[in-house]
Amino acid sequence: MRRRAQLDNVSVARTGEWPTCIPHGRMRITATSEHARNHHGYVYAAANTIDDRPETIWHSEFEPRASLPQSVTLDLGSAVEICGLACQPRLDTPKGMITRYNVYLSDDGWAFDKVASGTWPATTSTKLASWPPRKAQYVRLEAVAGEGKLASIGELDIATTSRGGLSQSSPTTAPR
Ligand SMILES: [Ca+2]
Repeated sequence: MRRRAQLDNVSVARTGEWPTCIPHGRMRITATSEHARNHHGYVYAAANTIDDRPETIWHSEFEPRASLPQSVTLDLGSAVEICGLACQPRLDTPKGMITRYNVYLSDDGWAFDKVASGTWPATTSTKLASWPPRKAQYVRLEAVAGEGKLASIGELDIATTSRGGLSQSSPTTAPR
């Protein structure tokens, strides 16, 4: 039997500013390993995590398998006040979905401070990590554990608390 539900007096309270994501076009990315060679018609380069396409993915090297931890490091182009990241896992299979992670920030690309760590379920939903707002130019997401002892990412976004100052007119990535 179907029953109807009714909701009265529902309100949504704003608890803070909605974060802005930094445009992918101003970022560069590197990885500790990647499978950038053709694999049954696909390549799994780190740049696939910032191409705005959830179906293209970065995958840690699997021929031969590079053991975890593996990480990707984003260069934001300049120091920006940032407060979190959103990681969209691959959508086709759990392989490489990150289940334990660390996040590090750096001003110079050499000295990194850990600002967040935790666990994520191996599901296709977007995963979040946050930290107190801080200026940094480099963000490193380290996969400590992943499905099949591998790491993969569909899309990676960085949330900023800065309003303005984020120009989309000077992309730093190579043409795709
Ligand atoms: Ca992608």
